[in-house]
Amino acid sequence: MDGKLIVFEGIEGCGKTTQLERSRQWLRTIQSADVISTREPGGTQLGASIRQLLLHSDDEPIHDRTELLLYAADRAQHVEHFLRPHLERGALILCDRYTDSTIAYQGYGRGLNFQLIDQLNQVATGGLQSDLTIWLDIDVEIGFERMKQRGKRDRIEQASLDFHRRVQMGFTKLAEENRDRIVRIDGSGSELTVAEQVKAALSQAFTRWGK
Ligand code: T5A
Repeated sequence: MDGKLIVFEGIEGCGKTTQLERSRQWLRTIQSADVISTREPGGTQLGASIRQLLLHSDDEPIHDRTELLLYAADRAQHVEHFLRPHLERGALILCDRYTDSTIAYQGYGRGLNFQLIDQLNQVATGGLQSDLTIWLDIDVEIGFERMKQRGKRDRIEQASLDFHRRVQMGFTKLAEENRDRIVRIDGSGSELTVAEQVKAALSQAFTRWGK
């Protein structure tokens, strides 16, 4: 495929949505190729309904396996109806969360079986991996403080500090195990400082890809 898939990952409040938007604006000024952004869950019309169920439904408790399957369903739809078609026509896609979030949240966070998660990720993506994943690494306490300042929290943001610590450990392990794909960036600095580091990581990747 001609396009590239660049994913932003991290715990709640790490600043990935902010940095993704800054990167999109920067890339549009330097790249003539088209740059588009998307997110999981919720990158398609069906996905938007799944996102609503996952994050804002409090009608009844969602079982951990149900949660896992809903994220997988959102991803399957996103890959087939959004990511693949745009990659095939050569787009540069910036995606807010992807498969590593499932390993970190449902695997390390909820304690679901890693083999099962890998199988579901495989089914949902058909093998489509990110070309580059930017992991914004911050302390759980800093992320929590940022989310508190922002106000109302969704279902997963309301989970315990221990849960989010396990998720953070998950991202740390994933980065250690996938050094060729995941770039760690210290997300605790100012928006501008972090943006400079993200730009440097993106520039290095473009050089590698000959873009
Ligand atoms: N999930 C997702 C799973 O459990 N499994 C999965 O497979 C997938 C795909 C998705 C939720 O679903 C879970 C993970 C999530 O809980 P989301 O929309 O990605 O939801 O949710 P969040 O991670 O909560 O994303 P947010 O957009 O809410 O937070 P971000 O992206 O981490 O942070 P951002 O950029 O919105 O910033 C948060 C606040 O901090 C400020 C911002 O202004 C904002 O107020 N901020 C900074 N403040 C100081 N210094 C900086 N450098 C700052 N950068 C941002």
